[in-house]
Amino acid sequence: MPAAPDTHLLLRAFADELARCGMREACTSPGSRSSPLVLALVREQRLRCFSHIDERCAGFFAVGAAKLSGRPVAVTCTSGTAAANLAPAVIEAFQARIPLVVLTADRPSELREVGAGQTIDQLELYGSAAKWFFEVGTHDATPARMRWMRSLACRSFWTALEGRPGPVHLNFALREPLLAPAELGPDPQPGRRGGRPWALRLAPGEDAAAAGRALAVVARDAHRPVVVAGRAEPGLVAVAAACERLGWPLLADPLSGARRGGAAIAHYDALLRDGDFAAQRRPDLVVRCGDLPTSKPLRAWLDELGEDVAQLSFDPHGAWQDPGASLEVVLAADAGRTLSAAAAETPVADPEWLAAWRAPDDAAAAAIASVLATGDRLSEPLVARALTAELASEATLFVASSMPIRDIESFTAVRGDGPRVLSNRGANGIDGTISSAFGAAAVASGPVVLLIGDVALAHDIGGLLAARRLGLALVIVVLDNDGGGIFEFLPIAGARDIFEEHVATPHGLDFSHAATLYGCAYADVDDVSGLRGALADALAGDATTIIRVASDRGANVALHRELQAAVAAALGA
Ligand SMILES: Cc1ncc(C[n+]2csc(CCOP(=O)(O)OP(=O)(O)O)c2C)c(N)n1
Ligand SMILES: [Mg+2]
Repeated sequence: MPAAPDTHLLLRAFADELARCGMREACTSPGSRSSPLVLALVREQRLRCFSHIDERCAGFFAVGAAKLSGRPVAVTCTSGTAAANLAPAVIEAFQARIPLVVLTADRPSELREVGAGQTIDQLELYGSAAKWFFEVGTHDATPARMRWMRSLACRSFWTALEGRPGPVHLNFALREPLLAPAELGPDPQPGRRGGRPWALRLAPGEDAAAAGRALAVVARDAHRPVVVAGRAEPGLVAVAAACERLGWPLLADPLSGARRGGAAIAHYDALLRDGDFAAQRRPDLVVRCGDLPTSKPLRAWLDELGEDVAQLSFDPHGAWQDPGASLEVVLAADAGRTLSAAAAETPVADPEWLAAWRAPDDAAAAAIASVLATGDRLSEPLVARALTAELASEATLFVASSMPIRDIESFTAVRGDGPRVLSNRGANGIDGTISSAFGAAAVASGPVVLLIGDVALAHDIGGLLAARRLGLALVIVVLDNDGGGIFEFLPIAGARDIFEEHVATPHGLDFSHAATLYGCAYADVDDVSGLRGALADALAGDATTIIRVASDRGANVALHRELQAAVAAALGA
């Protein structure tokens, strides 16, 4: 449980960031639960704090101040009906498009719905009148949480201000004791140098030149820039071309559509698992486009670079994909257009820097190919690699969550004319995959191939009905390891008493019967030539086809380890 000083350290950082972003006014009202919020705001020298007895007055006062200045104003109150008294001002601010940052104090979860005093349901209290609601929770003041809190303050400020301005609502669970110690002590994570906000959001909108200038400010002194490209629809093909011109290594998830061209680095997942490689390739600028890729080593590497490495993200939709709270600049602009504009003016990076990625990536590709080439038998990584290598550029490869999407990320080679790769990665569910792939097939101009695991196939088996009822054709390649193979990689695999029945969930289904039931063609294949033949037949016909590749979960883990060892050996060589 966080001690009281932790809450105050976190709130001090929160107020510090509001001021760094440009906030100058705040309104308070009296109460006990909200006293940590009041303390933090009042002790922040750059904020003028206006005290009000009635929360309704505080809220409307804030509306007036923000209306005139155009700057977000904070307003805080204690828990219970106090928060409800802010509702009229929040509604007015929403309707009139006035930026407010509403900070309500609340009881922590153990004191909710148990008869504790002055406690009501404050979650989404203002309904659709709040542009954004966030339940803050209680936290220890670790450096990571301090960064997160700083980033959260910036996000609330920029969200209130951006696009259609309006009120944002943050609900703070605060535990007793609520009084701050006389001396709070040093900050576990001070703010950025020069008084800059932790995260600065710039919204040049459609103005690629303005976005390019913002990028140039960050990129000016960069000698070792990298670009990270993740899922984006439509794809980030233009980013690949710009990186090639700039000589900037491009760590591109196939879902970005940018794993192409001379700058694309395909095997970053395997490369960054190698501690020496990761340390030696420390960049001095990271440019992020699209969603964050799935790769855990890549995410960890980005999180651990520290604040000396500027990280900029193109985020036109306000998605704030930043679990490590490491972004320093968030650009509401199109990545492809901005980088293309910047590529025309920015000097090319030292070719040694791209070579320091290119050569190991090629070595990793060769090491993986040599492991997978032993024997003709199919494996899960080999199927992923074969599909992305062989499908034509007009094809769409829809990829299910779990190991299929990870294997596509890990083992797809760089290819200039690869298929479009799609996946439901908004919530990473294994549900509805067949239906979404049929949806893509309904509007695609070329063939659609779905790569899916057996559990995901069983989950959406009813989706197969679209083949018959809607007359649609899909080629389904199912990797059948009779259960959730992904869980074999996790510590839970050691809990043998529950693992098989409750986690791996083998089902023993024979999918040929599903093919019969739903009127699909069916093929069982176990080698590369069999897969090629079945794919060619399926693509030539107009029926939905299920192509099953049997796999073994244990052997799959062993193969992934062998592949990683081969890459590590290639790097050491
Ligand atoms: C709707 C939903 N339920 C549960 C999960 C948790 N989950 C993640 S992966 C997975 C197993 C998927 O198994 P399978 O499709 O056979 O792929 P494999 O792990 O074998 O590659 C489950 C149940 C999820 N992501 N989505
Ligand atoms: Mg499976």
